[in-house]
Amino acid sequence: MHRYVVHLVVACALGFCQAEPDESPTTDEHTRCICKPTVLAQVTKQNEHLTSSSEEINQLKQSIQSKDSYIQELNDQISSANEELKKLLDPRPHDCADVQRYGFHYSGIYTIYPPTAEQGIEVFCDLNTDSGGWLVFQRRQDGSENFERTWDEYKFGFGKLAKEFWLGNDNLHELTGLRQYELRVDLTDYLGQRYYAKYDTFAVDNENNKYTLHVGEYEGDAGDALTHHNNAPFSTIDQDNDQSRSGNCAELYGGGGWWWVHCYDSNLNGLYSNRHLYETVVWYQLRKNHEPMRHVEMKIRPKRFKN
Ligand SMILES: [Ca+2]
Repeated sequence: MHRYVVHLVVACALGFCQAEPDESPTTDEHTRCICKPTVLAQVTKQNEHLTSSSEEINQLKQSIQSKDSYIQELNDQISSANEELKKLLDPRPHDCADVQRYGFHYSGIYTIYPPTAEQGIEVFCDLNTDSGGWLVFQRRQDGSENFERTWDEYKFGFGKLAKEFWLGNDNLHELTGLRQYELRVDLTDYLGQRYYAKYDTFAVDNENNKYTLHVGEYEGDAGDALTHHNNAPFSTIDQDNDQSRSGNCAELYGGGGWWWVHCYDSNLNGLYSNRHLYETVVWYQLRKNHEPMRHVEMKIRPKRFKN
């Protein structure tokens, strides 16, 4: 009997039963606890409600987790957009067109900061020819520099910006990968006559693709001596990527690195000499007798450049 009472008290405390006043004066207990079917039904209902709430909570948790990862994704996108914006708002010039836009008008040596070269690189800007904005990447003028060089020397560049030089194939690739560039070749013969050839697009592949040349439509008065070399890989005295089976064009024609084919229409890194030789600085479509050029510059600027 005592055990039954304890059970009743516990059941009442937990709410499974309902306590009612004891109407019988003969019993010792002042109250009794009566379990009613409606109470049990309520308990069952509450249990079901709890189960369904717990499922809802789990679903909410999952939904929060998926929203968290979406927020993370958005944050990543915002960070990368900020990086892009930072680059766009970077007040430092990316090339010679920027130098000119920033108000410089004198051709000469400037430091530019393409996104791939945080420390900046020195380049020669031609801000006068044909409305300016040109970044000069090659010059021949007096034979002061040796252009018979290895693959690595053409890769990193050599010479003096104020005199004769090659800016370097890595730089050419990185610059022409940023924007769409056009190319201009300025040629002066030994009589002082000036000629030019322009190509409406110019790009150089990376080293894995042998710095392959890509040029667009020709325009000018020098003749088109570069379309022949379009889509040709670069070759040097120590790396023969040309189509000549009889030898290495670079070795055969003056030692310069070039987009040799089989072998050339132009040889602007050839031997510097005023003699009419196959090995010299030749733009064949201008002078088909292999008359060399006295002064040569190769330069690029963004396509549709407006001063
Ligand atoms: Ca060959």
